Amino acid sequence: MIRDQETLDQILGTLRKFVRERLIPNEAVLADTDQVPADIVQEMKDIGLFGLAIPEAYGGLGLTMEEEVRVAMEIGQTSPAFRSIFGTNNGIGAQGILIDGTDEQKNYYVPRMATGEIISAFCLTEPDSGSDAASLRTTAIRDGDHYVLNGTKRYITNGPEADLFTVMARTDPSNKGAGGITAFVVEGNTPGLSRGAIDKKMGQKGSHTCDIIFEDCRVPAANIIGLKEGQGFKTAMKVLDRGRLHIAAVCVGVANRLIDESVRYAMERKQFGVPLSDQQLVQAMLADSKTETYAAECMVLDGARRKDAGENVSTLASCSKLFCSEMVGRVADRAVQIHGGAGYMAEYAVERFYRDVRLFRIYEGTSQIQQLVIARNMVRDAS
Ligand code: COS
Repeated sequence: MIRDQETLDQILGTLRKFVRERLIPNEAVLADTDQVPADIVQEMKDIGLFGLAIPEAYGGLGLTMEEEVRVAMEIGQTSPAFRSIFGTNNGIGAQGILIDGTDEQKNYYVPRMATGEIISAFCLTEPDSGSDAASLRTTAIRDGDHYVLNGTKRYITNGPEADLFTVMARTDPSNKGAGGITAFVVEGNTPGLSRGAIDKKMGQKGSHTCDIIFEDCRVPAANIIGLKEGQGFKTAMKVLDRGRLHIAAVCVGVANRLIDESVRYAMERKQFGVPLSDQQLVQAMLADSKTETYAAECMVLDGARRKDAGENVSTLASCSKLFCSEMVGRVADRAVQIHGGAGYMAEYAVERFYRDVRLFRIYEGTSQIQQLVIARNMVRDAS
């Protein structure tokens, strides 16, 4: 749903300019320094990027899902690590509180996420619990009006920077499944919370992950999201449903950028006396990338519109994440192929994107988990 086309066009225009004039020229700096430059973070705050998906009542722009995916497609046209720094505040870092939190929790935390004053993160994955999220082992044992958390969370995006964590922990050790899990809001400076070393990753330089370690970390009972024990797994799944549509849209944006890079290179580079773009085997690769990207775009927009209309889009969000993340992998592969030897060289953007996009098929649920969710929902709906 688009509430006001004119306002949305203004937002998209501002973003397009920001991406073209500020982010793309800084992609190499981002990759080389492994850091989003501080002045760019400040500009992101100034144009409201930290609060895109946060309701206006809490100081954000309150974008609908359709508006948000359109924005994500613009942001996707540059290195994904730029999005990462404000992505968690709009997505997995804030949505648990927004979807299931109490008014008090929302009022206390969310406005500061909307401005970027605090950075948030989402702690689900553990050393022994990835795709099988319900098997997580971090415990939260009640002690008076507090819970004592013990355990380690792994590969936490924005973990090194985050001031606030949504943490899924087992409050009922006798229940080894999803029902024993509770979601907490944990402030980054709580005694007993520490951060591991920054992980060395294949790509997405500038976006940081690390372990978040809880050792007798005392968290007030008032910090249970929604004040209800045993609801944490469902909260996490609802957060991921939303996140999967967003990531799918980012994949569409990256694919469009890779197509631009490929077309430009194919028109400039001559072999056998003519530009690559005149050669039919290269044209086939360009055409396949365009076709798949267009299909992906239509899919994400449809899923987003249905979400705005109030439909349960768990299946469609997984379909979109699965298709779009696999699609951008193929588009990146063709982009490198079209560039030939140059595509393997770090000075060409496609080399970096080829590594960056690999993560999309893994995080917020692997392709195999999306397949599993889709098929399970199909069987459930049919029975
Ligand atoms: N929305 C609301 N509730 C949901 C839900 C959703 N999208 N998906 C599941 N639930 C509920 C189920 O209805 C069930 O509730 P009841 O016990 O009341 O019936 C409960 O949650 C448990 O669900 P289920 O039995 O399906 O859980 P499983 O352990 O079988 O696992 C998968 C489900 C595999 C889908 C889940 O573990 C998953 O998504 N794993 C991937 C995790 C992930 O994406 N990690 C990425 C890192 S975080 S960035």
